Amino acid sequence: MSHKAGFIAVIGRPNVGKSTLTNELIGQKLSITSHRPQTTRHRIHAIDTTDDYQMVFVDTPGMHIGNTKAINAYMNRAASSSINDVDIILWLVEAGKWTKEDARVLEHVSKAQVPVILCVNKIDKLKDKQAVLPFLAEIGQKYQPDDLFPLSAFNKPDTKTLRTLILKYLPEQGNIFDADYVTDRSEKFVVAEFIREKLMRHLTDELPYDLTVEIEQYELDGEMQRIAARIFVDKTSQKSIVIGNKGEMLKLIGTESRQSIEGFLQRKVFLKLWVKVKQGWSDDKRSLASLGYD
Ligand SMILES: Nc1nc2c(ncn2[C@@H]2O[C@H](COP(=O)(O)OP(=O)(O)OP(=O)(O)O)[C@@H](O)[C@H]2O)c(=O)[nH]1
Ligand SMILES: [Mg+2]
Repeated sequence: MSHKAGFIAVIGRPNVGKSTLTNELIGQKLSITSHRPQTTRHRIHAIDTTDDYQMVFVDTPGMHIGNTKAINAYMNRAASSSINDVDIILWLVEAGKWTKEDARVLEHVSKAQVPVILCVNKIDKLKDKQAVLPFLAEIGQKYQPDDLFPLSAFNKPDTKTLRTLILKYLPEQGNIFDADYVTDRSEKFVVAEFIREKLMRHLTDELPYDLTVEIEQYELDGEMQRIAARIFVDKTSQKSIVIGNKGEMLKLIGTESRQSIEGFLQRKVFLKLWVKVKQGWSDDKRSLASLGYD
């Protein structure tokens, strides 16, 4: 077989499992995931290279409607622009759940000039597996993709079959990136995201949407990576919630973040977290740009 390589955009509404599937497809935790919609905020490349192919997955924020802050516009733009300049689109929907946001994604997908594989994810959640059939038929009435693939992102045989399917559409060409490249993002970016993941997972209500993370110190000290990160919140009242009773919440976030950062960097990590109020950051273009949203 000749060598194949290309870009594969992973798109869909929030919470359908795009980042989970991206991580499973490359066999490494790179993109953050949580049970909450709008977890991913930035486009990120996740690269899988073998002797035969290089697949560059482009994980994207969930396309959404209803929120009109500058950060939501940024996220929607990052997602919709990813449809251009790729070789294949993986469009994810959730089995049995078609929403207005899926319809919005469909508007974008139907303009695409490249093969589209429609992945119907989370089939493990269906009590009766046959129940996916009417859902597939319903979607088939709205859109005819090049391939329709029901799966569970956590199921290894499913992701293996999906990889084979992707390979079918991948163009013949040499590697786009060096073979040892895993992402286009810096270590610092991934580290900040891993911290934000723990915040997304542990904090409730609107708070996870009102915060962002910035790395202030990133230094190698012998074998140890020294990291200081600042968590920006929107309001003073949110600062005490992130810190928690006797600092317990921040301690928990710190411990879990450090463990997953150590797994990613494969070295010991010393992590220090701070919380700072920066009012209105998520609806202010200048603040957004200074915090890496540009
Ligand atoms: N049961 C089940 N849960 C899944 C599956 N795939 C993903 N999930 C869960 O769905 C939730 C959302 O997953 P994410 O990967 O963060 O979803 P996303 O599409 O990247 O979401 P945004 O970044 O917010 O757009 C998480 O709790 C995942 O564990 C699946 O196949 N089955
Ligand atoms: Mg995501």
